[in-house]
Amino acid sequence: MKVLDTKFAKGFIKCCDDGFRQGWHERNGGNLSYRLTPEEAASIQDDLNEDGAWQPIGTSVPGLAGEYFMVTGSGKYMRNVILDPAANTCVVELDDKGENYRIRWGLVEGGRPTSELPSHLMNHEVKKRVTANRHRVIYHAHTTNTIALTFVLPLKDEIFTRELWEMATECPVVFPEGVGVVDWMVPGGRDIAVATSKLMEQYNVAIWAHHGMFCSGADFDETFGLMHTVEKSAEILVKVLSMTDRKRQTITPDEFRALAKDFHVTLPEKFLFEKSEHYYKDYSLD
Ligand code: 2HA
Ligand code: ZN
Repeated sequence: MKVLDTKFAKGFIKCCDDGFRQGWHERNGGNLSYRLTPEEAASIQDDLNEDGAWQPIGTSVPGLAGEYFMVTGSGKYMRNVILDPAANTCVVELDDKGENYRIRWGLVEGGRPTSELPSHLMNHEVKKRVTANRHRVIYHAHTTNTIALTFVLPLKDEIFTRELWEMATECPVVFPEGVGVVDWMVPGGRDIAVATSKLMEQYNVAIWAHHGMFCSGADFDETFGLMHTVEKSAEILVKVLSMTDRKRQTITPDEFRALAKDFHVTLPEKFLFEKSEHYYKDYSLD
């Protein structure tokens, strides 16, 4: 089977295009990866080549040894994925130690997998383990409103989660485990990959201060939908903060508890703190 005839490649291309249309992928911003099932990897063997040399990943992901991934290319534009997927994306295979990769398909005009390959693979390794093999998509985008909030809110998981939950009733149902926040770090390397994958043990969303967001999910719809929901909520919060520094009314901790009961989700109590009268001045949690 041809890579481009598969359901996963079609979903991958649609996700890149949907993200571009949202305005999240200026220039070469953002990247996407998908972990193939063994059946999907077997089905495309006739379309793969053996030309690519093994290259170091830059980190070690033994939990993903031998697996195949479809990923966007470094420096390639999300806008161009739908126009020429074979030039802008690739399928890579990992070696039996999870330390090297080689390109088996795509990037026909040259290039390398995304500069964020270490973050993508370390996130996949964590998510494969903690979701019992369910999650397969890791998506990074430069989501405008979420980035704007990282200049205004303290970079704390509790505060980002609570503020985003309050902005739309669906939020605690869509991301009941909350969101994690990574302080500003140099992108592309192992350190930011380690910090992000630590958060992925607990959350499906990691916000990178002054940069963007990483989301994890079982398929493209779930992962894109999660990114879209968080960013929509961030947009509402930006509008609210632009109008006032104090909300007249909002969803209260007890109302979140009632929602959790009816919608059968568990909301960690650490996000349902009582806000002191100083909260909106300095966002202190006491
Ligand atoms: O692909 O988004 O974080 C460019 C980036 C790096
Ligand atoms: Zn980025």
